[in-house]
Amino acid sequence: MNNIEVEKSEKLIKIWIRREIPLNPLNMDTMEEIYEAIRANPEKIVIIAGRNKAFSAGADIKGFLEMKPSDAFHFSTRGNDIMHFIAQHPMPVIAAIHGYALGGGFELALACDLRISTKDAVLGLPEVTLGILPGFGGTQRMKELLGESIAFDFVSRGRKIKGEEALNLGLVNYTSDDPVKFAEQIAEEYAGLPPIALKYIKRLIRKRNDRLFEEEAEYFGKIFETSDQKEGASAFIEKRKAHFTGR
Ligand code: CO8
Repeated sequence: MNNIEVEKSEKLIKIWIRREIPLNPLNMDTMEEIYEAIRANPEKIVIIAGRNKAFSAGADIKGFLEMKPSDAFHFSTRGNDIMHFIAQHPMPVIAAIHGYALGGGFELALACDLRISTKDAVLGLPEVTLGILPGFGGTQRMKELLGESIAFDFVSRGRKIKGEEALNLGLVNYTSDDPVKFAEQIAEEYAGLPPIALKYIKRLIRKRNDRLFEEEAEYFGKIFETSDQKEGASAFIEKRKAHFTGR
């Protein structure tokens, strides 16, 4: 486990995203490590948090310039599978967010059952400003959480919002100065509840129709055929405004 740290107790595992790169961007190895940590602990409540300055600022944009459309499709498909796996983990999964939860980082939080963030955390799906789209189920989960109209406004403009606004929208469940501590308190409450009833409740509330998630991965592959995608990643790396041409 090079990209995460795992702390275990009797009923809980805490997964800390801890990349060497600032703001904990997600690459496939990190995603696979998160998957493996949860897979190995099917009976445990899970908390996911980020070390240092952020939960996660999203997929590693610096890897995007070399990414072929087929790689993007596979990254998105596998990422989506991992997000579903998290959403379907039998016991509750809680995201404890500080700093930034953007793009794939926010999609990871959206796949969790509960989100707790600091008031000043910055959350959002800014993919469109990079010439791409959310690729880990963000379009679908935002639609489910917010309804079409608010989700469209949010995702189509790549809006970034603070934890406080996210709480008002229902995107996070609670704000706290110490999201990990708050998450631990909720985990302790779950630990005292009947696990069988909890598992059924989770399954009934979280079950879904998956076809549009597959379509999201298809579009995510196709978008990497465009010049706008290359322009979006180049502009981010060169720290300049992107100029999109629609090609
Ligand atoms: N990837 C790689 N490096 C990043 C990322 C990222 N997502 N975010 C920040 N960094 C790096 C910066 O490049 C910078 O590195 P360096 O110091 O070497 O220049 C360092 O972190 C600090 O960043 P900033 O200097 O930009 O710090 P600021 O405080 O000015 O800004 C922000 C912080 C607002 C978080 C800003 O860094 C930012 O906008 N980051 C990008 C956020 C973003 O757009 N995320 C979405 C990425 S796309 C995505 O997640 C798609 C998900 C689906 C994937 C599907 C499969 C491919």
